[in-house]
Amino acid sequence: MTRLKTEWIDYMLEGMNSYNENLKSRTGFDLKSLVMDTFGISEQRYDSYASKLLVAAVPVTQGEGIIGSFSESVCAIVRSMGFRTFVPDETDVDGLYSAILVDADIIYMADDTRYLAFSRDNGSFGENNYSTALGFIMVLRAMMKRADLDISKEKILVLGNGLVGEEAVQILLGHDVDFDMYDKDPKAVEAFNRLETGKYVLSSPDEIKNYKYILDFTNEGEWLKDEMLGENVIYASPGVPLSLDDKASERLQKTSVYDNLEIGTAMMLGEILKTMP
Ligand code: 2YJ
Repeated sequence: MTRLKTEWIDYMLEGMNSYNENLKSRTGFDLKSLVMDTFGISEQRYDSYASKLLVAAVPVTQGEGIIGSFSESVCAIVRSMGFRTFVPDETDVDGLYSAILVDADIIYMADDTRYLAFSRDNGSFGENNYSTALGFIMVLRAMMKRADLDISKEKILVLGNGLVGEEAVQILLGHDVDFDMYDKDPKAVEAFNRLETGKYVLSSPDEIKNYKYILDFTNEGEWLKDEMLGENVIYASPGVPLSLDDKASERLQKTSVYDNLEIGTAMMLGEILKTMP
């Protein structure tokens, strides 16, 4: 699993307006409307949650410790969706206690293996691997829709059967979306084949060229060179770090979405909001 770095996320502290504008120009959705659309929450219902719920992000020192600006970036994302947010001065259990004392309704916390948000009001939660997979599937679907394409009628390529890719596979299978799989790691391919989905597994990265609609959950960085991609590709990836080389990311500028934390964090909130009356 990739550990986030401060320089990958600290632009969020000031940059969420332009992030949301950018996302909207490519998908038709900002983070708020993406959550409303995914979970079938009306704007009126959403705004009533945003006006009454306080969200805290508690820094966690366990393992490799605090990532500078991680909790603040989580708060910047959630604030850009209209919610009030709070980062306690304290960390870990003491920080959790501070969040409880100020009556935070929803609490975000991450250690090196798990990134969670949970509701103190009803016990519901959002988990980042699943939420990231769902979010990027929704983003690919939205970009395809703008090109007059229906995700359920086309073949998607999933790159990477790791922690997030695995969740995406389950979501795609559950919604009957057709896809093929590529992973360079034979162990990940083995794990995929054990599912007996009957889906095709690419035998070489040269075959990536044959696909137009790509969900990329790999985390190696800069391995996906421009010449490995076909024409008119629509591409969505939590890319931490980004797989595309400079030339590819330039070419796909208008038909790609990738981010380091935003969409997963937004969808975690949606998982909680959808359970609220
Ligand atoms: O509180 C902090 O500052 C740290 N304990 C945050 C740790 C963040 N966790 C990670 O970077 C993990 N690798 C999980 C990230 C999941 C993103 N998909």
